[in-house]
Amino acid sequence: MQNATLSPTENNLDSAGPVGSELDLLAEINRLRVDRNAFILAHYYQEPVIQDLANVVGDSLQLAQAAQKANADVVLFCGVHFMAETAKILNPNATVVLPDTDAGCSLADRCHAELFREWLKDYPDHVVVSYINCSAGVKALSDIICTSSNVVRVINSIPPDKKIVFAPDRHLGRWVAHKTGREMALYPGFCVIHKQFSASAVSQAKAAHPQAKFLAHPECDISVSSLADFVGSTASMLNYVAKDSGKSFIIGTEAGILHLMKKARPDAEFVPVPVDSGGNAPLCPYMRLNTLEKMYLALRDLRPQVTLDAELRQKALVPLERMLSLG
Ligand code: CIZ
Repeated sequence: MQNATLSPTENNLDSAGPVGSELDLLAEINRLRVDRNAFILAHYYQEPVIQDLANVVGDSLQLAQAAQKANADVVLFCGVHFMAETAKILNPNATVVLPDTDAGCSLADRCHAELFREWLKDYPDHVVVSYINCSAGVKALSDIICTSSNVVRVINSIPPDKKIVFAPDRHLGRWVAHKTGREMALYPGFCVIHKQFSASAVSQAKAAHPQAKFLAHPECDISVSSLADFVGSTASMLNYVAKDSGKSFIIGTEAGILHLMKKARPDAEFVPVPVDSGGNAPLCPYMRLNTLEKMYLALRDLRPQVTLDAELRQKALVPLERMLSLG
């Protein structure tokens, strides 16, 4: 993980040792969240038990908005590092804890701020649009941030005569370029989870479920998203299945989203696109590092904490606020 903006922290399990099996973790987390005046945020890609515990479950945009508004002393962020860091940028007075500091992101971790600064030298006079899946250092070099939920709105907010660079997800960039008709230079990053989906796995799933609609995330390769009935962020996929009359859906994103899809549509069937010959569903290894045990320890010990240099925070805040002001 690119941790230039992390204070020297360590994962609690390394130092505190495992928690006794007699402990009722759910009860302890519920006790500590009150004692600590803590607000629990969970991404759609967390395991169901964690989603069910959270005050707010959402995508990066929803969680950034919730973090900004959270009237709490502590924000326990069950997601990955760049999300917790974004929460700290938006709510600097809260103590932000992430259950596992190794919860990184392939997009953020492969786009180091120094490399990005060098890369941008080839694109003077371009508006720099960065996907929220990046470090504070990269945000600080950007003009505006976007998420997969608002990327079209963000690009459409840029005057047509301006040139654009888009980082770090080239697939999302290619998709939004096509959708908006804007040309843009793309940073060559990708998400390791969405990269695993193949057009042949989707075609096989479609053959096995001929009535199903296929929903793809725009982080997928175009050969996959071009097969979809709908392409959009996790929040928009959730909205789509809640409103659609279909009874069967093939889902092209991390399988954590199925938890709320099933709650929204108990009458429907949801089929994750398998990512291997064993038919396994896609699970993000970073997101899945968070556990009840680590949540309990993070609330008990208030670490690992996300801390940020004040100047860097201020610079990273500007493009985030530009995004949030678009609504
Ligand atoms: O923006 C996010 O939270 C991610 C990683 C995916 C999505 O579409 O919600």
